[in-house]
Amino acid sequence: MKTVFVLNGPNLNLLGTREPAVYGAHTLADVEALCADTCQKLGLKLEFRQSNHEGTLVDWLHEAGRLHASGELLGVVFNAGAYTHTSVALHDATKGTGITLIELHISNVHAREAFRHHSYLAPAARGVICGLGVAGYPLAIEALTRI
Ligand code: CA2
Repeated sequence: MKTVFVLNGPNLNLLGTREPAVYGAHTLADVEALCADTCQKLGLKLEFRQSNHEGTLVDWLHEAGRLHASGELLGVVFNAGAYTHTSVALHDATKGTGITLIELHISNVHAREAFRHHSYLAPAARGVICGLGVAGYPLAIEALTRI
């Protein structure tokens, strides 16, 4: 059974508590349940995590990279939050590990402020899903099984 990492970056622990017009009413626990259900149906093992710390996210990408090297990883779904728009370190970690990574955003970042239009992660990602709300998470997991 292959493993899927679903990683969430800064402030995503606040999901469902504020800004429902942008991010919807679902909590991160709801998103985890959605991912768990999808992985169970697809016969995948889920590692679902959230951190507000860039270095921790880098460490988790390295961990995913080790599983990739041993053939145990299907891929990574990564909502890097605001680090998407700032982090060369997350770009380098993704490139350096050779993992298959889907960049995910709940909101349509291209319909928002200009500073959200650039992603350091996207050039290292296999694909990008944004603007579909939390429904993007199960879609991204399913996409990993198809590519
Ligand atoms: O749309 C997304 O998923 C984002 O990755 C969310 C990030 C944002 O910086 C990106 O540009 C787009 C922010 C996550 C913060 O989430 C909150 C949720 C509820 C209340 C406050 C923040």
